[in-house]
Amino acid sequence: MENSAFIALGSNIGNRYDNITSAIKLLTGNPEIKLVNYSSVYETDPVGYEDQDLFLNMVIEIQTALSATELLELCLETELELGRKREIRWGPRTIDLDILTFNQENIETEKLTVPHPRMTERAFVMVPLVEIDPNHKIHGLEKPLNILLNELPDREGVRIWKRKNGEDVFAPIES
Ligand code: PH2
Ligand code: MG
Ligand code: MG
Repeated sequence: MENSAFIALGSNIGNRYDNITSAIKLLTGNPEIKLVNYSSVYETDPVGYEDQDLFLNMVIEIQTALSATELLELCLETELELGRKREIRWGPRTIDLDILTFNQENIETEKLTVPHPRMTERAFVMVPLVEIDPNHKIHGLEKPLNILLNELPDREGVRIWKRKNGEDVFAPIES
């Protein structure tokens, strides 16, 4: 399991929490993936295309023996398995799995750009990511994640929905 990655999860159709937890189960059910850490779940105002329902968003950290391309394939398969249909760009989705980082690599292929090109501008990604690893530095960027988050204007669009270490046991992810 030599590779380390952060993955962002988002859902705003159907049972959002079920969609997110099912995706984590499917991903980490793969013997080549180990769940290292996960954030709380946040409810977030839609960004980009605003005429749609609120999202649930969170971030997980994994270790994996898969390559970045294999991990992307697995994410896309998992999205399909959970009933995702490709429609409007930035529109409603049952489940969205975005690879944010892969080791310290810069990857630029037809299908995959890592680090995720818009990640540091999006509070719905940065808030859960900073919760997990505030001092992390994205390859090529000078400032750590917590400083970048403090500079973001739209943090109030991201509200805690299910706290990681609260009274609710986050059972679906612990198995
Ligand atoms: N995903 C998008 C577009 N807009 N807004 C929120 N709040 N959360 C998302 O996950 C999201 C979005 C495209 O992937
Ligand atoms: Mg996305
Ligand atoms: Mg996506």
